[in-house]
Order: sequence, then C-alpha cells, then structure tokens
Amino acid sequence: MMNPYLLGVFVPLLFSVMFRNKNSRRKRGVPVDVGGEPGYAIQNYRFNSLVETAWEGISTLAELFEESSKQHGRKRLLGTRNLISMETEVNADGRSFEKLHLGNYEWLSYREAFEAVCRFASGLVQLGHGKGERVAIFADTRAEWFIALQGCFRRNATVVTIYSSLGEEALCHSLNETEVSTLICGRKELKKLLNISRQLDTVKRVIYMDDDGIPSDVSVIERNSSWSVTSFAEVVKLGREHPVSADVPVSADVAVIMYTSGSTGLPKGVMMTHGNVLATVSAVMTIVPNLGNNDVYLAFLPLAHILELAAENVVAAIGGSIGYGSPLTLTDASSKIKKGTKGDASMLRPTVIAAVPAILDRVRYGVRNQVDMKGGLSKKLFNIAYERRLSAINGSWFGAWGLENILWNFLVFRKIRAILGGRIRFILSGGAPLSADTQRFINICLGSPIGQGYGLTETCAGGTFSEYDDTSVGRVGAPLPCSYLKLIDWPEGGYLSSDSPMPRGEIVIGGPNVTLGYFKNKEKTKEVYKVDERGMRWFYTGDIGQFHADGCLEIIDRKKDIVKLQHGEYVSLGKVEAALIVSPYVDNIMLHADPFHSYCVALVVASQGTLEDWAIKKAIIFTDFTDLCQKEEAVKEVHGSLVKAAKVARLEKFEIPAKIKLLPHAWTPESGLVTAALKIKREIIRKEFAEELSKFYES
Ligand SMILES: *[C@@H]1O[C@H](CO)[C@@H](O)[C@H](O)[C@H]1NC(C)=O
Ligand SMILES: *[C@@H]1O[C@H](CO)[C@@H](O)[C@H](O)[C@H]1NC(C)=O
Ligand SMILES: *[C@@H]1O[C@H](CO)[C@@H](O)[C@H](O)[C@H]1NC(C)=O
Ligand SMILES: *[C@@H]1O[C@H](CO)[C@@H](O)[C@H](O)[C@H]1NC(C)=O
Ligand SMILES: *[C@@H]1O[C@H](CO)[C@@H](O)[C@H](O)[C@H]1NC(C)=O
Ligand SMILES: CC(=O)N[C@H]1CO[C@H](CO)[C@@H](O)[C@@H]1O
Repeated sequence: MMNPYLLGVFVPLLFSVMFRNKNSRRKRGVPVDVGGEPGYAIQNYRFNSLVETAWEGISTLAELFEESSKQHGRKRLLGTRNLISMETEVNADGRSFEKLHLGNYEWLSYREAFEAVCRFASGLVQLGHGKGERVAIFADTRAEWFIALQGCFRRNATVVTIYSSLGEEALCHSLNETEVSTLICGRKELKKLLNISRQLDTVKRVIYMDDDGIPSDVSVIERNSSWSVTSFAEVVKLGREHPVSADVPVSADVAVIMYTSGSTGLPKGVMMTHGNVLATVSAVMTIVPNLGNNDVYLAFLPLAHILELAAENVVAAIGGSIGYGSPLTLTDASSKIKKGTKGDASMLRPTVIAAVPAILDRVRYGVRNQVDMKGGLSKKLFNIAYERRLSAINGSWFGAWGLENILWNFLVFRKIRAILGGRIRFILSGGAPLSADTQRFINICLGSPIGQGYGLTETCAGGTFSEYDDTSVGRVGAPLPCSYLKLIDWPEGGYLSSDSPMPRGEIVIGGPNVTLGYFKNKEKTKEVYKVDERGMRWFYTGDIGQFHADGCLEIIDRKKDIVKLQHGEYVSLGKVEAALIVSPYVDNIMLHADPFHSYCVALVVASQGTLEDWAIKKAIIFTDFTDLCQKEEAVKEVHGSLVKAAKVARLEKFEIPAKIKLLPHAWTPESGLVTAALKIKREIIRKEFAEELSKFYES
C-alpha cells in the first residue's frame, strides 16, 4: 500500500504541474466604488456584493448550530482529554511545576452536544436567569465554554466575554458595566472572583465548570457572598428534568459583548450581533481550502478572542471535529506535559489550527533549538534542506514540491511535522502581524500554508485574509468577502491614497461584519465608527496600510505610534521596534520618543540566556541577572547589537535609541504590560517605568 504520507506529496505535485505560477500574479482584490469619505477602496475579487451568510435561510449562530447538529448527528464534535494523573515536579533551582499526564480524547457527538446545549439553556431558566439578562463567561477554552455559549444563544441571552488573563479592575469594570447576573467560570477563575465578590453588585449566580468539585472554594464563596453557586453538570441536569422551549434571537440581536484588552485604560466592550459574527464565519469558510467534515481542529486560543470564536463556529457548522487543548500542553515538549506522554497535537493529529504569531514564533524557536542541540549531520542536513526549499519556494508555493523535496521531506521535515501531529494542512494566524521569517519557516518545515488575517474585534475579525496559495510574506492578503477596505489620506503622517507606486493611508473597514460599537460608550463609538450616505458602517482602525498591485494589503504603521521629534522627524515606534527585536539580546523592547527631545530611548527586556552566556564568556562577575542588567558593559554590548540591527534594517540615525535601559523581568500578560496577544501596552509600560524614562532625559 502506498504510504499516505507520500500521497500527501504527490497530490500537491500534481497541482503544481496544473497551476504552475498562475497564482502568483492573480488579482485577489479589485477596486470598488463605495460611499463615505473619499479614498482608495478594494473588495474581494470573487464576490460582487458583500457576503452576509453562506447558508441559505440561516441568520443566527443558534440556527446555524441547530441545523448542523441535525445534519451531522452521530459525528464527533467536541473532544476533551481525560486527566490520568497530575504530579508536581521540582526542578534544580527549587521551583515546582505541575505536570499532567493526559489520556486520549473523549468525544461528544453533534447530537449529544446539541442535547447538552438545550439542557443547559433550560437549566439557566430553572436557575432563575431572566429574559434580557446577560451572562458572562470567564474561563479558559474548553468544551463547556462552547456548550454554554450556544446554550445562551438559545435563550437569546447576550454573552459577555472576558479574557481570563484580565486583571481585577478590568474584570470588575466589565461585569459591572454589563450588569451581568449569571457568571460562568472555571476553577482558576473562581479563586479570582472570591477576592472581588463584594464589588460585583449585579451578579446573582455563579456556574463553575469543573465537575471534579472544589467544595472548599464553593463553600467559602457561598459564605462570603450572596451568590448561588452551581456546577455546570448540575445545570445540565436541572435542564434535563425541566425542559423549556427555546427563545431564539434574530440576526440583529446582540450575540456577544467582547471585552478587548485595549492598550490603554479600561477595556471596552464591543457589541457583536448574530449577523456580524455570521458574516465573519461565512467569510472564513471561503478562506480555508476544501474545509469539510473530515477536518479536525485543535482549539487552544482563548474563546474570548474573536478569531477562535469564529473558527470554532465554522468547524461546528461544517461537520468537523473540535479537540480542546491549551498552549501549555500543545506538544510533547510543552511545559505542563509529563515527560514521555503525549501533547494535545500528537494525540489529536489535527488538520487545521488557529494560532497567534507568538505561538508560531515559539514553535520556530523550539525547532531551531532542537536542530542546534542535535548538531552534526542532522543539523547540516536540516540547513541544506531548508536552503533548497527556500530558493524553490520563491516561485509558487506548490513549486516547492519537486522530486528532490520528497527526499527532504522524508529525511528532515517529516519529523518536524510530527511535532504538531503530522497532518496539519492549514494554519490560521491572526491577532498580530506574523514575521516574514516565521511564516517562511512554518511554510517550509510544516509544509502547510498559513492564512494570515488582519481584522479587529471591532470588525468582528472581518478585514483581510491571505489566500492559501499566496506565497508572499509580510502581507495580510485581500479583503474578506464580507469586507470592503478603504485607505484614506492621513496628510500629517505623510500617507496619501494618491501615493505611488502604492496607495497608502489609514485603513477603514466597511461591511456587515462591522460591529454596532462600544457598549455604553457612545462618545468613543462616534469617534471611530461612521455610517455613510449609503447606510454602510465603517470602522476607522488607526492602522496605516498600503495596497499592492494585486489588491493585497500590507500594514506599514500605526497612527498612534508615530511621534514627531523635536526637529520634526517622524519616528514610527512599531517599525523601529520590529527592526530592533531581532537582536539576540532582546526579549522585548519598547521605543520611546519624546516630542521635546531630538532622540529616542528604549526600554529593553534582556534575554537572560544570551546575555548571561556573553557575560560568562567575557568573565564578567555578577551576582544575579538583575545585577548583570545594571552593568555598564552589558548595556554597551546590547546597545551595540541594537545599532547593528538598525543598520541592517537601514534605520535613520534619529530612529536608533540613543540610550537604553536593560530590564531583567519578562513582560507577560499577567503583569499587564502586554496584551493576551503579546502586543506591548505602551501607556501602561510608560506609567510603570516612568522613573526610568525620565532618567533618560536628565542631564
Ligand atoms: C432578544 O433579546 C433582546 C434583549 O433583551 C431583545 O431586545 C430582543 O427583542 C430579543 N429578540 C427576540 C427575537 O425576542
Ligand atoms: C458599578 O456600576 C455602578 C453604576 O452602574 C457604579 O455606581 C458603581 O460604582 C460601579 N462599581 C464598580 C465596582 O465599578
Ligand atoms: C485581593 O484584592 C486586594 C485589593 O482589593 C489585592 O491587593 C490583592 O492582591 C488581591 N488578592 C488576590 C489573591 O488576588
Ligand atoms: C470570607 O469571610 C470570612 C468571614 O466570614 C473572612 O474571615 C474571610 O477572610 C473571607 N474570605 C475572603 C476570601 O474574602
Ligand atoms: C527570492 O526572490 C527575490 C526576488 O524576487 C530575491 O531578492 C531573493 O533573494 C530570493 N530569495 C531566495 C532565497 O532565493
Ligand atoms: C447584520 C448587519 O449588520 N447587516 C447589515 C450589513 O450591511 C448592510 C449594508 O451594507 C445592511 O443593510 C445590513 O443590515
């Protein structure tokens, strides 16, 4: 019998003969005449009008799921790994780590999942959740999350979503603002809630998702608050005993209020209608090639992220299977996986995943590390194979599959593909721009295309998406079939839609996917949402982009991140940071430019391993990493490396930080200094390190 793996090589090979190079120059976006502020507008080349739903007669997510459940009854839908054992390992420096031994996936079929959804919906009524009241879900991604979401939809209850990494203040703010009466959470979150229970005046009941029980926390909460606390399983049981018929929403009803961890101030709740999310779900359908009921999707991004929410609803609409995992248990080598046992990917063997760039970067570093550690022949082989494929891939993506490559696959890349289970055929990436290097690396090593999206919570993730056969890097593709994209002039920043060779300007997104605006925040909504004379809603992103000749968008800047220095030069903070972060000494960096000075400065989170290795080689004596970061030699070395990186990127002299400060501690979402998608939060970092920043400008 033919090795299925080889089949996977021959089929694309056949494609490459059939479609050689046709794809690289095809137009993917075409100009369109739209209303509103003048600018240069583009739409997807395949559709004359904007897509609102891909399914005839379906206008809400509740209907979509019900129809799909009827159609795919016995098929697997939601998979969860059972816990075999949990251990605590103590490593050399005395810190302890939780290690999990997880078993195989256990599945709920479409029919079973739909039954659980109906029961949960009935259970909510039984608990006393009233018409028009809102539910919040504050938990990590898991099967119960999806069931609760769909259960709420069947009651026409708006679901408020909150990142589980959000801080206490933001959490109180979002629950209070939306007057949530029922709160659904996991074990970890229950502990967090204990502390703030007195500030949550509107919450009446809490549903926790862990069946294995946490009696001590539950009794403490019951004692210290007026809440009723019920387990998820109990709610489902209540619903089974007291079934209630559905109270379904219509397209214009608000399905989700999604709180985004903005880079400034308190989070804002974005109101999404069923129609909004359905438009995005319908559009994503057209992006992933041949998406169908054989696809297996590994779910591990936060469901409070619109990309994940849309992706899971797409998979559940087409008869695919969703297996749940987490970033810390993703691969066999992940930090929470017990040595010798399987990670989520190798157990599930998914065909499609959605990821954020930070995770793909981690995969890339992991692979490089492994190759470097092995050294010798396998490193040499890897490097040759990588170079060969890199030069082949320069044409069409399919062009990368030659006979020679079958050999490289067999010798080198097969093992790398196995890290993610060996069957990945498509990766959706969103949330932040993916670096060109990582995109190439993943393309080459995993042999699977990456669809890179650009969209915002405010546009319900609608925006652009790069097609699977687009081999270019650094761009985010053409508009989704549900969006118009327009570039409008921003003369102060020097970007005009009449620029050549490419039109440039602020990106404005229009279409049925554009959300209603911010909850209870008319002022902010009016600032960034506009309705034109034809009734189309537009969202002003504040991002600066340019359109390539084939209608694909490239993000080049961010309005807020451009600062004018004392002598009138504009510095784009994001652009400079992206150029400098390639230095091996840099774990993270924030450039700071002050309009009253003529130079930039930077806060640099130093990379501990690299800097300590250097210091040891130079025989520099230091007590710990904090001490090393203060050493003048270390600062000098890192600064030199930044200057080098700046030269490679051809930065202007005024863009290179004149002074830097090394920081020993990483910026994590928990510390509040970066968003859950690992984007830096400038305002917060500026506040936190105000003293360090002001020192730069002394003397
Ligand atoms: C759904 O709920 C909202 C908010 O309570 C309400 O305004 C709307 O009329 C409801 N929709 C239907 C179809 O009952
Ligand atoms: C909650 O909202 C009410 C008004 O709706 C406000 O008076 C109160 O201070 C808020 N509490 C918190 C903790 O934000
Ligand atoms: C509980 O809340 C107080 C302030 O209200 C805060 O200082 C403390 O860190 C919180 N504790 C935990 C465990 O979150
Ligand atoms: C709960 O209430 C008891 C007193 O009834 C108090 O001692 C305890 O600190 C409270 N716990 C929390 C987490 O608020
Ligand atoms: C790919 O092609 C571009 C020009 O189209 C060229 O500049 C680049 O060096 C090529 N890269 C490789 C690895 O061959
Ligand atoms: C669900 C939704 O918002 N639909 C709107 C999409 O946009 C068109 C106009 O572009 C409106 O007519 C729809 O109501």
